[in-house]
Amino acid sequence: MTRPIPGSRKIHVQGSRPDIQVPLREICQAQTPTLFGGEENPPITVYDTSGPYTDPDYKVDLATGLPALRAGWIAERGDTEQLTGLSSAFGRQRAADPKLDAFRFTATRAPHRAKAGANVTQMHYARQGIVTPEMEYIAIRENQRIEALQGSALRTQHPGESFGAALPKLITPEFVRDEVARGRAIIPANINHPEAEPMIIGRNFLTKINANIGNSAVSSGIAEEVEKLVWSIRWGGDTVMDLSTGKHIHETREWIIRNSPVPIGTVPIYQALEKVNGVAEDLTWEIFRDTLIEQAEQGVDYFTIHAGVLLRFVPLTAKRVTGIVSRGGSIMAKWCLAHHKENFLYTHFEDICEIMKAYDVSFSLGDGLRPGCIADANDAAQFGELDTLGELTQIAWKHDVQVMIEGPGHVPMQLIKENMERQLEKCHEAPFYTLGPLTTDIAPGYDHITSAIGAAMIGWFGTAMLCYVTPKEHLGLPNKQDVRDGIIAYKIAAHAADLAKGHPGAQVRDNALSKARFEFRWEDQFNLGLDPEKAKEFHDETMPKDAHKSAHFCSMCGPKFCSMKITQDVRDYAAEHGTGEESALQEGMAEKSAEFRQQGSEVYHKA
Ligand code: IRN
Ligand code: FE2
Repeated sequence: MTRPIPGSRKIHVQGSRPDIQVPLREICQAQTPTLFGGEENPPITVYDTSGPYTDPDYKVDLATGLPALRAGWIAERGDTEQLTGLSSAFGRQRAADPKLDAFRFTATRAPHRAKAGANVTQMHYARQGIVTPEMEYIAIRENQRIEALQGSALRTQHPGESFGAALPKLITPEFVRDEVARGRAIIPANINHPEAEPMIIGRNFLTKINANIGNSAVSSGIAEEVEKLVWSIRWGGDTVMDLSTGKHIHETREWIIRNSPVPIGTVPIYQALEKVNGVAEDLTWEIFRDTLIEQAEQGVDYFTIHAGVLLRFVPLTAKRVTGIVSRGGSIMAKWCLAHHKENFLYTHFEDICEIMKAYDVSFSLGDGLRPGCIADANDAAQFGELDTLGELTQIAWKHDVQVMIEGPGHVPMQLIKENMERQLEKCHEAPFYTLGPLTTDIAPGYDHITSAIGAAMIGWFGTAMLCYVTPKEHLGLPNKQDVRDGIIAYKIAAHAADLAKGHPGAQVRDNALSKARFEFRWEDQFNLGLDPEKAKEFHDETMPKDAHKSAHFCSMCGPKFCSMKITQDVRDYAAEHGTGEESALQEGMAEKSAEFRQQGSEVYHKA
């Protein structure tokens, strides 16, 4: 569970005070071979979501949980108080059911909430002009120490196209504050999740990805759920949603939160539904409210709330090919129809805001009516709901509660841009958080790919966080390998979007990897990649020896036909013959062609 990532080490950059220690990952590089000039290559620093688990000196103790790095910052603001005994939701549950103690987390933290009348959201502080330690931490984290590469050729980058976003050259704590204040970014950071390493979701920051875990009613065991979390963040999950249902839901979540360095999201209506034995009609506002408080006290950082599924929108889904595909959306639609009443999440929205601001839980306003197939994309039900989410955003902002907006789903490429433009306009630039979208329905077994295509596009247009889809989507519960494949697919989409937007420094890693590739620094090529272990495994399949890790070719083209090798030959030829690279290319190619014809025309060589 705690292997370091190959070829790199965890570093901490200190902020303006000693308790701001921002984790980053430094990938070391070898020297350029003398043949190519022999220069030193600087270490490349990258964003690191993996928490202490990749630190070889860290002793994992799941029963104790992670250190509470934000506890001091929360306490010094002086606006929260501890809940004891029956004043907390869990305290009341334990009093009612002593059996619960058996599952009690050894180090369960006493829950806190805002003092009467206080508002403890990052948005509230931002709007008063306060730069919190969380904001400073985020600024350092987002910059990934690219300042250290000032003047280096690795910093050269194509200009991006970022569709109205105002990307700064370097992120400052004040910029973080201003984006949060105007609602264009959120910092999901419940005061009861002090273990979390602060991060930000907004279109002027690095594109983030979310991984879902715990999808099943057949509980796979609490330690296994924590292991899934640790696995997800190892590959780069920026947030994790715990979608557990079934038994021990509270305890599972407690273990996950206490051991999570990334924000945790949930869909509270799932647990509320468990409490009424799965009968949607039996749900009440009171049951839902108590569930919200219970989860807020545990430290859930954001809640998916399907408050835009209005009674009048439900009939609009009747003629769809796949109706309502959102779990939460279908629960609320059923409730609305059964009672012929307006969605209680909508009618009680201001009450929900009161809870959110007492713990700093962010809204992820659910897309309960998202299209579930290409044929249903961008229809009246979907956009009716989106417009409603825009109205709710303004209500939440009135309370200084942070909001992001969930989006589709299944959308063909030519209809993706309209989604982003409409979201920006109707939801007043609150961050967009989309599920893919899948750009075609015809590839069950490969939906991490169908959806990463859409995710890359919508990320480029301005979506702030991409919810991953695994290869098992529509087919079954993902296993470990599926989770890894899904996350890597989404890291690719997110990074491709950052490059296209021209996010400052985004291209540094591409430049470094390409240089390593050109110079046949194989280990560096693996280590600079998103999945060093897989890259090495693939290379080892045909060229396992250590000596192969400095060979000037790979088994794809063999020693004679490596284009990189040929380019280097062209350059050497040019230098030797005193010709320009262009004419050397012509001459060199003629020579190569003669050589090629002599050897027969086998293009693929088994090396
Ligand atoms: C993200 C964007 N749209 C939906 N999602 C995610 O889908 C949401 O955050 C949650 O993790 C998952 C399931 O949501 P439904 O099916 O209950 O809407
Ligand atoms: Fe789907």
